[in-house]
Amino acid sequence: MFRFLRKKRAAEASELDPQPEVEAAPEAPEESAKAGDEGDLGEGAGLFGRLRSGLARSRGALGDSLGTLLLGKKEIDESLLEALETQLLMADVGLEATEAVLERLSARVKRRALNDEDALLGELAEVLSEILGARHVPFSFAPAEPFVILVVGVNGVGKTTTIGKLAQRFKAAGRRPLLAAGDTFRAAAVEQLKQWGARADVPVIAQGEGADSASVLFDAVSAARARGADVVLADTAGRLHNKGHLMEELAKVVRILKRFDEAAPHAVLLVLDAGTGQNALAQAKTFSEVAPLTGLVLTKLDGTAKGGVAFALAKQSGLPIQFIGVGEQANDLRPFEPRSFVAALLGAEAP
Ligand SMILES: Nc1nc2c(ncn2[C@@H]2O[C@H](COP(=O)(O)OP(=O)(O)OP(=O)(O)O)[C@@H](O)[C@H]2O)c(=O)[nH]1
Ligand SMILES: [Mg+2]
Repeated sequence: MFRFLRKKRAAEASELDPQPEVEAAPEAPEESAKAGDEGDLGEGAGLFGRLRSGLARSRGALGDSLGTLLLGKKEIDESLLEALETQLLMADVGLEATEAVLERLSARVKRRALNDEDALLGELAEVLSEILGARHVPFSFAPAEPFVILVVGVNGVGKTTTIGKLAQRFKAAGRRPLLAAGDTFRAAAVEQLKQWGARADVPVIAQGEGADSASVLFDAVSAARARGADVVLADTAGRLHNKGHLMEELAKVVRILKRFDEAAPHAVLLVLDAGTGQNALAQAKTFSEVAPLTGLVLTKLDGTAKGGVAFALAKQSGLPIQFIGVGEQANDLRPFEPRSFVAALLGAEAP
């Protein structure tokens, strides 16, 4: 049953039962502590709790309000559709994805006889998962020596942090990552990457501030080959002067990488801060004009109520969301799974 409905029912029952079984409102931190201690970057049951707590604010803005709208409903009428539309738009789902949700939900509900609100919420969960899953492609490695991942995005979105977390994740999975400090624009950037390198116990290739980013990547790929590293995670600057400059710089980086391997970069991940809401869509559009993007990373979901933007991105960007960030620890960067995301957002059980 949906957590939201269970809470409501428990609250309703509280007058009869002096100790109702209400789930703790601030989401269970004990699960997350355990998952972190084990250094287990796989997908365990405790990690769903972590996802759920990471999405608490977005659940407040979207999941719970949808639940309230559907409370006591078995079917959908015009006024419910209008209320749903308003709610979805307010939660950063965006116009296209909102329309798709309403159309599909109406179509599904017409075909079935539903018994209660839980069934209706279940249908909504299906529709939301379909929208996130339609073009979903999980991140995967292809054979390459080394597999080069270029990480791009505007400043402050979480590129360097994402690289650090991915390095730990990949290392735990038995790979041999190497980090490339391609953000040469900012003095502290190299130091920050070195700290992540030390934490993950992986080598970091860097040159001085103001060095040529393409030259750092050239060094990094050479070093990876020499040392048998099989993944290069390349940081890039988010703070270039303008789009033209950014385009030139990324084009040069890509050109250099292709000297080693025509297929490189094998992945280009655009990092987006979920807190920027609809602006994330504009960033996806701009960056897809300057770099051959292969996937999205949606960070800082834990700090925002705008998690609904995942639906807008899935529907409109043409790129798959491959990782999401729901906190500061390595475990908090997770492969994106549409069904788990929707379940956590709606307060349902793990799928
Ligand atoms: N709560 C939370 N914080 C995050 C997440 N991802 C990144 N951050 C924080 O966001 C801040 C910026 O992260 P960085 O990794 O430095 O961002 P960046 O894109 O490399 O920034 P520049 O190098 O300035 O372009 C840091 O304080 C991170 O700890 C996340 O998923 N959740
Ligand atoms: Mg950075």
